[in-house]
Amino acid sequence: MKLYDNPAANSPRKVRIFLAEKNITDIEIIKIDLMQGEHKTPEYKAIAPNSRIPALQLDDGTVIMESTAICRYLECLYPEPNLFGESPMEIASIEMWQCRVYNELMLPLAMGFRHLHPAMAGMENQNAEYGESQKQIAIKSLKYFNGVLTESQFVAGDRYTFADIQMITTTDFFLKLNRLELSEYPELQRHAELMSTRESFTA
Ligand SMILES: N[C@@H](CCC(=O)N[C@@H](CS)C(=O)NCC(=O)O)C(=O)O
Repeated sequence: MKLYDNPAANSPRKVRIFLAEKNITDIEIIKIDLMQGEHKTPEYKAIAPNSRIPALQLDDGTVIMESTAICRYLECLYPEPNLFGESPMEIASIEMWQCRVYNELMLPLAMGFRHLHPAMAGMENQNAEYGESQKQIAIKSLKYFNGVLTESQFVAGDRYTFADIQMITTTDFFLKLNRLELSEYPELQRHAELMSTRESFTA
């Protein structure tokens, strides 16, 4: 299998953390240079029509796009340690939390970054008003998820799961890029510190 990746990009980092947690080492990593527009070439679009990374290409040529879908596929091939849940309720809970973190926190932060940050001017048709409104939604979500993490050590219950990967890749990457301070959200900061103790953090 081949993983189309870039070490500086956030969505592929979810897959890299997932690979490290599962100790999967037999996937070839192919670097796509986003700044050089390699993801927009006809060659890459023929592999991944969404022009995004990550993409996982199987040995028969089939391609899986979307970081969560890639991780779900790998969970089936490498079931241990379990990161998407065992019982019906745990599977639902992890899905609910990873989805909520993605939709309610990661997406508004990503939109704030893409529409407000000068570094994204070349990649996005920027609209500062939209970016600012998304940033304000993200701030509300940061307060909300900070409250959620007062109740439990991890995002989805009492053990490390994919929902934690969704959260740490969001807080670690997007807060500074939106000129927001993690220290203003003490439970999110505690969660980030806990995540940083895992070997997979540097993946
Ligand atoms: N929902 C997708 C998002 C993928 C994504 O947006 N990847 C970024 C890098 S982190 C990308 O390829 N951006 C290229 C672009 O926006 O043109 C996933 O989770 O895989």
